[in-house]
Amino acid sequence: MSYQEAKERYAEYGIDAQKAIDTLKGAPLSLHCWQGDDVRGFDTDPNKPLTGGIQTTGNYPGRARNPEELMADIDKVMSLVPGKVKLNLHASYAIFEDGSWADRDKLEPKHFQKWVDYCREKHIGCDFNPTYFSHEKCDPLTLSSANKDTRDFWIEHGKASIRISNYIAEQLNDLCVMNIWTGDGFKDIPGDRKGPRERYRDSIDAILAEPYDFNKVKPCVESKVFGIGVESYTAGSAEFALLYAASRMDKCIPLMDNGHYHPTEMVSDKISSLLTFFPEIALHITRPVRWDSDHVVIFDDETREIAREIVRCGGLEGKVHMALDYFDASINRVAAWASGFRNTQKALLFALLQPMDELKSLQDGSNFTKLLNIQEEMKTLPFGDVWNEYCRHCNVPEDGKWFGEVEKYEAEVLSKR
Ligand code: RNT
Ligand code: ZN
Repeated sequence: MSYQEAKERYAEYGIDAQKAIDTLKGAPLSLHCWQGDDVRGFDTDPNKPLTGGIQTTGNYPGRARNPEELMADIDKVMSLVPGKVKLNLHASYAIFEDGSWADRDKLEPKHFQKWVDYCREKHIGCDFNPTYFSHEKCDPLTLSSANKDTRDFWIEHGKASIRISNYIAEQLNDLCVMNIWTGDGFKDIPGDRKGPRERYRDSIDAILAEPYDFNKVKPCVESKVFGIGVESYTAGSAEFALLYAASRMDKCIPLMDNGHYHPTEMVSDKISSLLTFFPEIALHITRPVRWDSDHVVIFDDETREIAREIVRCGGLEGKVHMALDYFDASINRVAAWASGFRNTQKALLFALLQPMDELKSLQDGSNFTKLLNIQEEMKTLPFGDVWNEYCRHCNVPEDGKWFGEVEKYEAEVLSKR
């Protein structure tokens, strides 16, 4: 079926396919730099272990080993994905020129100048994350440590990150979402649960005391239920992060990562609850398989439901800051990146092609029979034709035509690393 015919089929349900395409192409989705090098970064020994309770598995060849390789890989990904890309950087990706290494508490905007230049050249925005893991100053706790020196070091890192985020936002004239996540927690039953949480609260307060323009820099607090080695307790639990953000609404927003809840809890159902109280929220979109495994995002039921809620709640008009967060080292990393981005875009386009007003009025009118059936019929409309039109519209390969590009890149570039 051609796009024209597909468009007519959607129009029968009162859906404007062209409008869906136009809306989606303006909504930023943050592309996580850490998929390219298995979350290793450039500021410490890349062969040291990844800490903080997260893990990449696999040793597929071709990992990016330096900023040039990472930028080249991101270029490749951007040539393969439709929509509005934003870059998502971690502090550990600082670029030190002429041996000017600085520890995390001493990072400065200049250490991210090359990234700013890169984003400016590509006409994209940039988000930022302080890095509270894979560093000798994790004792193993960071912002919630009982040791004041440890806490102070990491508070300084947070403040430095605010200054860097401010700089990025100003330089690129775009909003910078700055996400605070720590892997602070315990493997076994804690002897004190409240102490670390009070210290974590006070540390974030100290970080957010650093001046910034809340219209340009959006600090977030990301919660997590558990991690590897921190199975029994995390300081930044769901309640902690939510209540922190709720009690400091003029300074930060909550971030939900859909890998960070008990396996039957669905983030798709939480979005509307949060947006009933918060004007804005942030999301990390990932695919948890039985745990926070960070598999590549696919076009599955939960990703589609998350996308439907983003669309319904006005998320594409700035209320939901969307970022990807997964890392798979067992398959071609560029393909993993492009695939997860495309699949998230697909879910968003699919959501934009739903008769939302009608679904709502069917529910409000208690016509649950028709509500069920219309939602089922949406699944077999010619979505693929609209998707391919969207790809063509964004000048990127449609389905069936992008993967060959990755194979070529692997043969010509990745396999030679
Ligand atoms: C870890 C969190 C966190 C990280 C990134 C690298 O479980 O999801 O967001 O994945 O900051
Ligand atoms: Zn996350």
